[in-house]
Amino acid sequence: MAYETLIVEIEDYVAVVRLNRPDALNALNAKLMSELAVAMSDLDANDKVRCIVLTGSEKAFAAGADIKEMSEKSYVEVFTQDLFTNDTEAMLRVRKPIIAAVSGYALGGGCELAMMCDFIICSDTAKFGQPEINLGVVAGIGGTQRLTRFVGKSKSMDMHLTGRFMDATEAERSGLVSRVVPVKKLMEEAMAAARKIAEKSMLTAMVVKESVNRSYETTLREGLLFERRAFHALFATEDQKEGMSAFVEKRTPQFRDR
Ligand code: DAK
Repeated sequence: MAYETLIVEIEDYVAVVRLNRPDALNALNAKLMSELAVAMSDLDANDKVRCIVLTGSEKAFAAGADIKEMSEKSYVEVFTQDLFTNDTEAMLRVRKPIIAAVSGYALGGGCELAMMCDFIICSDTAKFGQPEINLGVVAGIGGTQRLTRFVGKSKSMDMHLTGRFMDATEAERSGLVSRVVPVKKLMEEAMAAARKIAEKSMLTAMVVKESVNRSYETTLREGLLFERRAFHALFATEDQKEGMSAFVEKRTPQFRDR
């Protein structure tokens, strides 16, 4: 399917979704958000896709929600339209792993979108921020909640209250990103990680994703029970038999997602 604001490519069971509004630093307008929701749902249902990489341009992953589009809206409009709710929930419904490959600006909604992915690999030029306070608003698609869980209360308050940007080194040190790589190697590294994930059992990868995400949703005791039951349940799969037999027989496992 062709999109106006996205470029989607699939190769070796990895889908790359590139935000593509270069003139606006990939600002998230209604069109982009609705296309992203459709693209993500389609890729989740596509048998030729086992991992998704979400990225932008070298200058900007996304510079936030489209301020020009938002600026004229009234309270009644944003409330009744429930701005972006359905589209962001579509992102969260994706069961396959999603890696955010971030270069340049990831600000406001852009930072929030990266945090909705399963992990973030960024370039050494990345800049993260929640500068909504400069516009007289607060983050609206998870920034105050997710950034706080990634980096802790003190740094999250600092970012949201001052509106300052965090560079790649600080982002890695604070636990916001999993790795920092040279800007020219960003896609190579993200694709290598995605291909590695694509080789695993898709079934198991989905269970891993659900289990880790569970840690954000529940108490430690309930989370541990969820994980243990998930571990037990995987013994009902052919992939568990194959993975363990392959180890014992000193060969590479051939997973069949069963
Ligand atoms: N929206 C619209 N256009 C943007 C934009 C944005 N967020 N960011 C950049 N652009 C546009 C610029 O207007 C400019 O367009 P022209 O003037 O050329 O037409 C073009 O992109 C290039 O930008 P600059 O000329 O400004 O480029 P610089 O390199 O000088 O500066 C910058 C880059 C990223 C530092 C600067 O553009 C900037 O500060 N941008 C705004 C960053 C920002 O404040 N982001 C947060 C936006 S608020 C919610 C859902 C979502 C949200 C809230 C609620 N609900 C569902 C409840 C999210 C809110 C936000 O994200």
